[in-house]
Amino acid sequence: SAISALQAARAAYQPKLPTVFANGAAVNIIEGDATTAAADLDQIQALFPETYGAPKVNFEANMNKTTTAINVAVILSGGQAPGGHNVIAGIFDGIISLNADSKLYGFLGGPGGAVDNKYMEIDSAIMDAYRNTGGFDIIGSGRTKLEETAQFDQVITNCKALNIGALVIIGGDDSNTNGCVLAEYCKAQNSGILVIGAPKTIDGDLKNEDIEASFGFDTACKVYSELIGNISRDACSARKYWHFIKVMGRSASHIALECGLQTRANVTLVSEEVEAKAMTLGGIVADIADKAVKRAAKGEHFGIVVIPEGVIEFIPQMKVLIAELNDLLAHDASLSDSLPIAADVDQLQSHGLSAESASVYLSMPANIRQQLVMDRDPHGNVQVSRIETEKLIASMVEMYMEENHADIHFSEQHHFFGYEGRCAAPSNFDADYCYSLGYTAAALIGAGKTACLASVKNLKSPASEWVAGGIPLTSMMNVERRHGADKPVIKKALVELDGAPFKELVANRDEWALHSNYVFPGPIQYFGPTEVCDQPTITLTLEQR
Ligand code: FBP
Repeated sequence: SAISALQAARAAYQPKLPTVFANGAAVNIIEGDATTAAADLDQIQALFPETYGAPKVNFEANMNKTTTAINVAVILSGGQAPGGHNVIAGIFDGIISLNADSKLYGFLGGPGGAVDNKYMEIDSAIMDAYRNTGGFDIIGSGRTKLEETAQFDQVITNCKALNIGALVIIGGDDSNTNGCVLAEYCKAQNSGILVIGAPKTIDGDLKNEDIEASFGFDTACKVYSELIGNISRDACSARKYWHFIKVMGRSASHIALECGLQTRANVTLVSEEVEAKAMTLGGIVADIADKAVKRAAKGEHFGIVVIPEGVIEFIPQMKVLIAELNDLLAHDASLSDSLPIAADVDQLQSHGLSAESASVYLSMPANIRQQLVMDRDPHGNVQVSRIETEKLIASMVEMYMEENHADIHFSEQHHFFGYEGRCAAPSNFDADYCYSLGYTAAALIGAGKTACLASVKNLKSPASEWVAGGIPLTSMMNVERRHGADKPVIKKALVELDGAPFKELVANRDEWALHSNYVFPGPIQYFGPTEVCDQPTITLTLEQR
């Protein structure tokens, strides 16, 4: 089918790799010290007797190593993130470099495909059509959870039928948690099937000392920042609108923070700060209005507010309300019809809400009341992308201005940037990083490793200096309370309020609020000078400084 001129040029791009892979993915393994867990060591050890405590590994080039052919299957799990196709390309090229007879299969439509035995073989013609492209459409993705023993047995049966010796799960914290449980089971059953993970999510919250970034974050933030920059230019041209821009990132505010730093928006909300300071919705609104008043005094009746999509869950009163709604809806789904139309606090209480949550719920506009009771995702998360927080905050600020500063012109526009960033053609950074992650997964498989997340470090340096290795998944786990039960999970990385990126915002935000010091990042560039095309995010640069 027809492809654009850029697609054609991009198809020829050869992603960069760490030097250790100069002769392919057949490498020697260097083992580090044994690992433990992020917390709750005894519980994690008891739950993962087969895989707990394995060492982190690095690689050393080996030109003479020979490896037998291996069949590998790949699964894309959860939300799209730019670069997923390059992870698959890295695995493909990596296992072929191990042995030219190796084969790559893709399970279709996410983890569910591995259970239902829906798959395809990815040959070189198919692979070539997807190199350096955005999206997950090569095999599709899904949010089915792999967690039941019956599902694991089915996956093992399906893999054995295709003689698959290793499975690569490209996913976020939840999917890799489940990947680790599967790896443990495969080992306990002596199935001979290895399970390796690759750190995916635009949200940027799968990160720790060994995983410097999840892939897709770089590209998504660059796309949103381009758009925010364009809107800022429009705002200071038209000089009449305040723009309220919600950006994706279900829980952590890494995306909002990065976009705020890239564009120097007037206000950047950070959910983690909202929670730490126990801010109320009213307080957030009054604070934005205060900035609008100050800017209006300078004749600037415009501004840019960046809102993380998850903020609603971090406002303490809303958090309690959402937790109560989650509980009620889990027991009686029909409440999603009756709650939004309840007439008063008494009625809401009779449905099971506490008095306080009932009055918070009632104070919300009708559309938000409706959105708060929509279906949860399979992991039990509220679908924050579908709650129009940007509208809610914009209209509350507008109301506040009318009530308190009727003499000041204030007019709002609102936007949501989410899906438009998730499937963009990967930036050079993500194209290279993803390809390297895939190659790393192949090297780990070649070395017989399981229950590891592919890790590529030293990302602030040129790709040739990146350091590839494998990190035991159990070393990232702790025990958390989920749906009323204690579960081992990979610890989610939220924005750290004492971390360098947030401190950079704090150091500048008063000035950015008052003045219109916008920076216009412009569209992602794929060809041209290094400083234009290959810059990592500000978050990564500050964190690795
Ligand atoms: P993952 O954590 O699976 O990578 O998904 C991230 C995300 O893009 C969030 O930013 C967003 O809240 C959510 O997916 C949207 O989910 P859906 O695609 O199901 O609407």
